[in-house]
Amino acid sequence: MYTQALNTSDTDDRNIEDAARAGQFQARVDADERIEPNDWMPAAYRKTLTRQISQHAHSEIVGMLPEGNWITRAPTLRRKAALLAKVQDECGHGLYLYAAAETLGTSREELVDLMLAGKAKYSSIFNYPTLTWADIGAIGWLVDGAAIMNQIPLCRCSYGPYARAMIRVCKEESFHQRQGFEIMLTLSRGSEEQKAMAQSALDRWWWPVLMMFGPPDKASQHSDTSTKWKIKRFSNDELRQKFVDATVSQAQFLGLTIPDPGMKQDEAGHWVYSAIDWNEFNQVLAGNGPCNRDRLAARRKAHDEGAWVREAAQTFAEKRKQRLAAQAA
Ligand code: FAQ
Repeated sequence: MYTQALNTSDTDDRNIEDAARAGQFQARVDADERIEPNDWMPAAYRKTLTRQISQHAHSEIVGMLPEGNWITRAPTLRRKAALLAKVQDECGHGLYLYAAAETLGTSREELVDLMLAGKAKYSSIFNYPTLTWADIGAIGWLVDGAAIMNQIPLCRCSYGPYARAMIRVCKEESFHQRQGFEIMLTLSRGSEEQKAMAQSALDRWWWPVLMMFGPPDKASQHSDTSTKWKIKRFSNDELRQKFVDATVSQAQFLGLTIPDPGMKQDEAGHWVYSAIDWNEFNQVLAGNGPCNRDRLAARRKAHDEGAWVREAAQTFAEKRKQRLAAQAA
């Protein structure tokens, strides 16, 4: 044993050690233990989590834009207050998520810079326009509904800071979903014109919402490793199906028609939907969706206009540090 140790190179030693640690790590994941920031983790686990959590954070931040567009035009004071609170919640979700990503070793500044440079993804759904007030109802009902379906399992994700952030996020998303459904209910029980507006919003958001769950399982490049590491508990297609099954009866209750005339229930009770246009999804991911350029331009403008706040906060922090050091001396 001793001789064997002397005969191995430093690299061999590191490889043996890493393989042992990877085995212990996987055993902890398999036992449903939480991985915490200071624990050893494979570099690829750190990388894929940073990727997913930062994309999620960017989605929350860019996701404020389509709804923010309607804050000044909300039809009543009550609607305006609820929308304002919802958009502020989304900003808060972005901040928790950036903080969770930072525990993996990449700063929020670096992550934001990547997004502003167009090098990081955010959810495809936020590249679609909000043309009428009914779109605010459809976003709450469908987009938040899809987000909850995806995020509830993330509350049990193997990485502690992400899982804990998701618990509060899901509670708030649940309120968001209800306010959206209530907007749709009011419109669908209103005048013919209002009902038509609700139907048009459902028609425009349905397919992009199904795309939110990501590519079909056979094309999902990260699913296998993320499932092995219990970052993902369900596949993209499984969550998409759960969402469709839950949403059909809600649409029926609203008296609205899902824009998929071929849809029917199978023997197990699942709603079988028609083929999704993955070409559209890929185009949106490539930056060619209806609003990709506007969204990035809006975020860059907000970032530039917020520079003085960041500078003031940094100057204040430095002055405070100096004052505390002087007091301690
Ligand atoms: N849009 O191998 P997979 C919200 C990318 S929050 C853009 O299947 P994975 C709240 C994917 O990143 C909505 N890109 O990837 C709200 C990867 O690219 P990469 C956001 C997408 O990670 C509501 C590539 O395709 N939620 O809505 C999309 O295993 C209302 C291959 O895909 C989350 O981020 C897409 N739809 O599964 C705010 C939840 N789908 O990184 C405002 C957390 C896939 O190799 C208003 N994320 N891609 O360059 C996840 O659960 C997962 O990351 C998935 C994708 C399921 C999104």
